[in-house]
Amino acid sequence: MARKKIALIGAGNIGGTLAHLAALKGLGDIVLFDVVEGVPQGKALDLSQCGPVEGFDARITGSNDYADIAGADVIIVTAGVARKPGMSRDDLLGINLKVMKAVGEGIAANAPDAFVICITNPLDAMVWALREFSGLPHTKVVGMAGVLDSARFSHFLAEEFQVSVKDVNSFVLGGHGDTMVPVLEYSTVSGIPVSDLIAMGFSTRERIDAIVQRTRSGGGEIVGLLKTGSAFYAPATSAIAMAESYLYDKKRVLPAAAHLTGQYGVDDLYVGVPIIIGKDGVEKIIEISLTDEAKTNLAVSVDAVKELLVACKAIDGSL
Ligand code: TXD
Repeated sequence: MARKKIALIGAGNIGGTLAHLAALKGLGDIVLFDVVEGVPQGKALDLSQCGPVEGFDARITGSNDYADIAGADVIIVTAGVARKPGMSRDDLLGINLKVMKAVGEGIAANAPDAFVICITNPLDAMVWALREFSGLPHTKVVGMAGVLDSARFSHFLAEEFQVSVKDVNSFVLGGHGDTMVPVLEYSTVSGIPVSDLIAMGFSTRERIDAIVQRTRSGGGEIVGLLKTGSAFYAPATSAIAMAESYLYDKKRVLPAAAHLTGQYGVDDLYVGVPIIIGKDGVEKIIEISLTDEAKTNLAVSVDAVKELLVACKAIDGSL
């Protein structure tokens, strides 16, 4: 069986971390692509030199030419600019929309059969635009945010309950912005609902509310600390989990930005919902029942995504 090919569009902080993880996990050969000359080549060389120490033999190459992503099985897109302190994710819209156009056309011309995971912010609008520009089937283009947001939520909950993070399962739905919706009803510790843990004295509703808020601004907290960019280790890990579910047909149930066609009362938008990822890409969108409060919060989040799409369409008339 031929080796799988993983193409990473954007060789910045997340792109480099993705390449490292993909090599360590033996996902396949790796192409790092960037518009900046030298950076993808330099990172590819550096990463290749991990091989003798770690014992991996993935071929890692850097490129500034889309032709080199030809035939990729999985493409993970981080190309664009990241947030600096004081910037919202939406401030990135105009710049990153142009980048999505170039990337979408590059994918369409060279790797139209790939499973594409978009990470670039503002996520829900960029994954929608990337799908439009690439023309790939909606089932083959997804956005990564929910796995990361849920990981942040789980981390904070594990700290609060003082339990292993392995036993915490949490869910964040909606757009990847300040209106994201951490869903407490589906968040558990080994199946024990958070509300039961509160009743047992593990925490209080007020403290959990504060954790929900901290999760919502989890990306901004890291931007504020780093000052020169945004989070990259956990975003990369999260996208790799999605790639593995596709490559190994794991059929994992993961929250991700998927194209909705009526589910949750939403049509023709990408919004974070639970999906099943397998060999066919997005194999199923799971429609969970939500409390009235969660429904209201989701509607606010969906409206925020809609506004971004209006802005995208105003910037690029072809959308
Ligand atoms: O949950 C999530 N989805 C996110 C998203 C979590 C964290 C960060 N998130 C977003 O990912 C962030 O707001 C950015 O939009 C992307 C990438 O973040 P990263 O930290 O990797 O940004 P870098 O280090 O600035 O890298 C971006 C690279 C850089 O090397 C540029 O030269 C390159 O993108 N770039 C391009 N590559 C290819 N093609 C084009 N046109 C291009 N323009 C810039």
